[in-house]
Amino acid sequence: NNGAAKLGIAEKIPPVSYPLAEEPAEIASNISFHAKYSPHFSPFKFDPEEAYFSTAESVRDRLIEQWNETYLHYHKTDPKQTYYLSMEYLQGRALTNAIGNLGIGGAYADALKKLGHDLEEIVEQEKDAALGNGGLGRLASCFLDSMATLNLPAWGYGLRYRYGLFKQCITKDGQEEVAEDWLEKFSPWEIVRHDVTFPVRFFGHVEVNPSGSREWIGGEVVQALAYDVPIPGYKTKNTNSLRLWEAKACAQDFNLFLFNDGQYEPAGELHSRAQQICAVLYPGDATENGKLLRLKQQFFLCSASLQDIIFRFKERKDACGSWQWSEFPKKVAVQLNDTHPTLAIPELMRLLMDEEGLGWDEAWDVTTKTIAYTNHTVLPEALEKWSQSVMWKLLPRHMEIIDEIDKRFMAMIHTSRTDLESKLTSMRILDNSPQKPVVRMANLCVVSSHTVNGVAQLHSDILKSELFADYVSIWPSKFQNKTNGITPRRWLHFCSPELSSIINKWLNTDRWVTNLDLLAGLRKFADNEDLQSEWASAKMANKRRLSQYILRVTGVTVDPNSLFDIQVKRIHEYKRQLLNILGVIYRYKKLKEMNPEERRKTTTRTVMIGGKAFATYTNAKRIVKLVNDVGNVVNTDPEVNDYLKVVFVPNYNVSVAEMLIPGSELSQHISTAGMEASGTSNMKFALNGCLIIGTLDGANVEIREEIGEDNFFLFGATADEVPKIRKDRENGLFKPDPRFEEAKQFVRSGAFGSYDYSPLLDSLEGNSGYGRGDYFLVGHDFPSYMDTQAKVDEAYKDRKRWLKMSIMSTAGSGKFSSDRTIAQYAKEIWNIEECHVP
Ligand code: GL9
Repeated sequence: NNGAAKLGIAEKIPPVSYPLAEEPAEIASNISFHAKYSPHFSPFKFDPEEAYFSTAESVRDRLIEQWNETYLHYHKTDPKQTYYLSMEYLQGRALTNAIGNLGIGGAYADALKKLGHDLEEIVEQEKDAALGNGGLGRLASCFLDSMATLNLPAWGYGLRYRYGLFKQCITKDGQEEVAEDWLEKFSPWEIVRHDVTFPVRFFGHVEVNPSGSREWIGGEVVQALAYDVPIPGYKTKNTNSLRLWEAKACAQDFNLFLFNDGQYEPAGELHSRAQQICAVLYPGDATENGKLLRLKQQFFLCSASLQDIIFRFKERKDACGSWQWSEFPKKVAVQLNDTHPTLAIPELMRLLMDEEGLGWDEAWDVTTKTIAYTNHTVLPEALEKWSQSVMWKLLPRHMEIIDEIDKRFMAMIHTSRTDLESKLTSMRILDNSPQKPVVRMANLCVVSSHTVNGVAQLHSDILKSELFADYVSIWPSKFQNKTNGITPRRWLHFCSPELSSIINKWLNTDRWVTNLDLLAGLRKFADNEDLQSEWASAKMANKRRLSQYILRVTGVTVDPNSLFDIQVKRIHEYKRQLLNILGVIYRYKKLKEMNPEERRKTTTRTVMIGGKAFATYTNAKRIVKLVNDVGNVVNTDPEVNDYLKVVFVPNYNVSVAEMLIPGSELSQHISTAGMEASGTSNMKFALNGCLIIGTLDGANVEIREEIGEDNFFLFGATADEVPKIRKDRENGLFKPDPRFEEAKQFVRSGAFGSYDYSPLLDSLEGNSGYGRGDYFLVGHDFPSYMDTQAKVDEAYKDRKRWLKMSIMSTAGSGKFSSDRTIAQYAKEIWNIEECHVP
């Protein structure tokens, strides 16, 4: 069964008349219609929750209209199309984005008012779709938004996880993970396509047919069922798809005989095994079972997506006569979002050879011209390596193909690049070391893709000079940079309407929303007192909104007149939340030692830290606990709490970010140089006029270039200094700053409670060793961090200077639109063009 949609289905539905309402009164009646005729709750109820679902369904009607038109237009025009393969999408909420992109926000607000509701309250009812872990998943979602806005024929493919990212609860013990049920009451934004299913096989064996062709048979087969999420572009008809696969077993997989025999669990075994595949985002992979499940997920995404892509290619080609497989790369571009979908490479080879009958060379040519790979990290622990024995068991045919790719790569080196023979052991795809033979997914991607890119200039340079240096000499033009970006719709226009309308007024246009470089026009007004005072009042409105939120979720009262200093991101030692909180601890200690007169002269700060720690990452969890403990002490210390507040913002996610970022004044992007591939929240903060204190890492480098070094608080070692600093330390040459020693000692003294923080603090001590030796250079960078924080305090006292810097940050953020990033992918990697729906 691969019965996907037959060509021209849209045209087989007789025309229906369903006028889409424009006037608030009509919209209100449309919302009421859904409340009554698309019921999800008991009749006659119309609380905010019911109002949300009815409003979403009413908006969805409009999206479906444009969506169908887009599908048909792409079908008829048959342009080259991009398929973005990603294990993660962090979509967040969809309602504000949809009505904003459709340009009907005002009408919907008025309509809801007529129905006794407030749009702002209604949008809060929506649960975040959190099918991602962090920056990588959010990037995929920003990219989808830009692809639609740029009218590019481009679809996303992903998995429909039943449980996305966990909800973070803070207890007296620190972080606790709770399953978050985003589908509990169904999602109005997904449409199941009952006609789009593909079989996906696991396990089994390879059989050689009399003709010599190879066939993968046996094992277990599950069905991939498509759920489509509409992705509207901003003020355009083009509405693309995010196709999420769900795994299902068939009715015949249910063993009625066993069930009637009372053996209920064995009867439904295949069903429950199928259900496991999409049950959770990133199942823990500490166990062998967990690893196998994660690999199954990856293959499931790749196989279903490629079968669908090939089906669509053939469907469109068949409609216009004879065709050849060599045309495939002229119609299809596949982008791998990190190595997670690497199995798309052997799966495309298998489908072309075993199902379509191509020879190796032809299949290889098609595959390598189709696939491109984005690397998102240089951290060794994040570079995927799969056990060869697990791979042989789960995917025997794919392992044959990978083995052959590896052999051919070696043969190429032996014949034409003998100078690289000494490097071959590390360059090979297969790592055959006897203790643990593995497949190196990044190597497979580099060898098999036509283009490999990093996500910020510094990161791409590091890829070329370190991680992939040996390949660069073989394929110098394969490696590119595509500096990340963020969508200006969600991350300024919709999340800060106040600032947005001030920008409209001063630029005398709202075209910056789709042409972010126009923000540079604000530079010439950066000193203007009128702009500055409007700017300050918009910021203040956002800070007040944020203060109310903080009070609601933490019970802590914060002063909107204080400097709002925020660090939000996944908790990781390389991101150095520990540097931040040790700085806060030192600040607190000094405040306590001051007399009231001296305290009054300091800059009052509210330090907010938020982010989730991976469930099994013990040191990250200790950091969460420490921030909470410090907050509990500082915020209840009457001597100090007028001058410093410390808040751990619980359950950081996309919609919390939409609240925090517009209300922030200083944000911290303080990773050890060379370790953060790009960062994307740095771009969001800068765009919202928030100043950055940061290291020369990832996209910080380019942000600083764009907004000007006077407007960026820089500190810390640079990436090329890091190796020597580590070496020196190993040689016992590190002399800690007394402030650093004092801060650590204060924690050890028990000032923040009795919890044993020594494992965390010990990681900062010693010269080397596992979990010791301060690998992330917190101690090295501490003094320059503290000195720079002192400069921040001074700058904040000069209101005019601060506002100017804030305006300059926004004005310099044009480059970081994901529209720019995606336009570059389209032109320089995918070779696709816009396909505007008239
Ligand atoms: C990441 C990098 O660490 C970030 O620096 C980068 O901005 C994003 C997007 O390119 O990708 N790579 C990665 O594995 N994550 C990133 O954020 N991690 C998560 O998404 C959890």
